[in-house]
Amino acid sequence: MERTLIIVKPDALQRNLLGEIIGRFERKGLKIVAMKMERISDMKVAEHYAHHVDKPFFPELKGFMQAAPVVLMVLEGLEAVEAVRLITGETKGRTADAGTIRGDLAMSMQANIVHASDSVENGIAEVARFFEESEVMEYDKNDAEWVYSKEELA
Ligand code: 3AN
Repeated sequence: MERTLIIVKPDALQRNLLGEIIGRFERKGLKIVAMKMERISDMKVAEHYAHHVDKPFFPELKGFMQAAPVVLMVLEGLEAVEAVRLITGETKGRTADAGTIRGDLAMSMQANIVHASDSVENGIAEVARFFEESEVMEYDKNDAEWVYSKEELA
């Protein structure tokens, strides 16, 4: 099964949306295999946003990501990266599709509630950046046979 990294950003924590967000992922059928709260270090912000580090908006983005703790989660599921991106919606909250987390809960490009890995490769790299292997739980979740078909689980 595929894994994807979620960062519930400082705006979501400040706006009391943590339960709402976790609930949406749970209701979709995704399996939470790791979760913790952290203040993101300078090094991890720069690594995570390496594709933006030279952009003029990076200092503000960095300040925003470090303004409060974040909640880090690893979600597991069949094609979990794509499934989560669809639930998350496009980057800019005010134009994201209704029904998505950003479309329903955000107005901003920066304060857009969650980060979700955008490819399988990045999912693997991002999980490894924020979690030790021992922090990622392996366990049987007994709703799997109702979330997936037998063929999908094989
Ligand atoms: P996503 O989080 O949907 O993968 P990214 O990685 O392109 O989107 O953007 C991450 C963050 O970088 C955004 N939430 C925003 O804070 C900032 N950002 C990206 N593009 C811009 C931009 N054109 N202007 C200002 N901020 C931006």
